[in-house]
Amino acid sequence: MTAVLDAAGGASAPAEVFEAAVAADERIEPRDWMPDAYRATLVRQMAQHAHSEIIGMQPEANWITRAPSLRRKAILMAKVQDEAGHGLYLYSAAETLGTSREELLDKLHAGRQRYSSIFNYPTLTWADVGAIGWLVDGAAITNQVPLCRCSYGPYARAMVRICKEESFHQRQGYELLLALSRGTEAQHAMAQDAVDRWWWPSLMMFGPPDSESSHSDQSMAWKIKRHSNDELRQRFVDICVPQAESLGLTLPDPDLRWNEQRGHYDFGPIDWDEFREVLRGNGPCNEERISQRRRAHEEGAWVREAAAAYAAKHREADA
Ligand code: FAQ
Repeated sequence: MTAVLDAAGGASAPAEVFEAAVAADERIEPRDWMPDAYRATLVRQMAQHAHSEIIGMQPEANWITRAPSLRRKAILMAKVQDEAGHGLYLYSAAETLGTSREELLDKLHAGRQRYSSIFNYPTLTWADVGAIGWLVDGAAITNQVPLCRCSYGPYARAMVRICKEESFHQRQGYELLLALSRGTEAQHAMAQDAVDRWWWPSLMMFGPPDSESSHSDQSMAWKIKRHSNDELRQRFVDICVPQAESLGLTLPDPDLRWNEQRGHYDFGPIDWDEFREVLRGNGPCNEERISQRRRAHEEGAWVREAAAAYAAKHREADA
């Protein structure tokens, strides 16, 4: 962000410099002045995003030992490792706002910060790995490509790399579903069943409807978000319909049809009661996901201690 001079050639108040930088589409960097609410909004969104990446490892990791071939296993392991990496980029980016990773993880474990609703659904069959790649990663990309232009520099830069990797994830899911769809009758039915179960929760990933989205207006004014929840949801539906046709699968929505006037697909009503229940902690896997996360954190304590001891030893040696 560059300094702004007022008419008399003096430096402007920090708030004005910030507003001018946002208006000019410049990036806000960690050392720049920013409103407390801007910082808090970023911490909330980036923490929720980071938590989603690491909790999101669980549903797919469930299938690593049961992947049907070495090739599929290698792909799935690489994907799940990528999600861990995304969590790390995002926790690091959040640290530039003055929070620590420990603090954010403590809040997640105490239920004081959220992670995406989508990861509270179970992965019942191998086809779910394909449906997650195609739909969940597809929704993630639709939501996250605009975040590469987020006004906060470290978040925007982290998203560039994340989106490249998500693109590979989406393609592997599509390719997996295509193989099943073109396979035996039972394999086709398994792929269809997975898509039937993941479609509606994927649409909920974009957040509540615009009329109920508490943060959107301010986040869009600050150019953290570039599009509203409903705009991105519509973009995702429009992308998925032709892809489903190419896959030879159907989307479980009888109201889905092209609207010539709007130039978009119309779709049926989303069950927002279900979304609210999942956010309240009552989804099919909320309990399992968070207790597994807490357990993993406790079991990893010795790794963190060893890393800290190793770093301290090297600091002493370098002093
Ligand atoms: N789940 O006012 P808005 C991935 C909450 S990463 C849970 O509209 P906002 C990769 C929201 O926090 C997926 N909570 O909020 C992967 C707020 O709560 P509060 C995660 C939700 O922030 C793939 C309240 O509702 N992606 O999938 C959800 O302006 C495969 C009101 O909502 C990101 O986090 C939800 N779906 O817009 C990994 C992307 N939606 O504070 C592994 C970055 C809303 O009032 C495997 N985040 N809430 O208590 C965003 O773009 C935004 O935060 C939105 C929500 C669009 C998610």
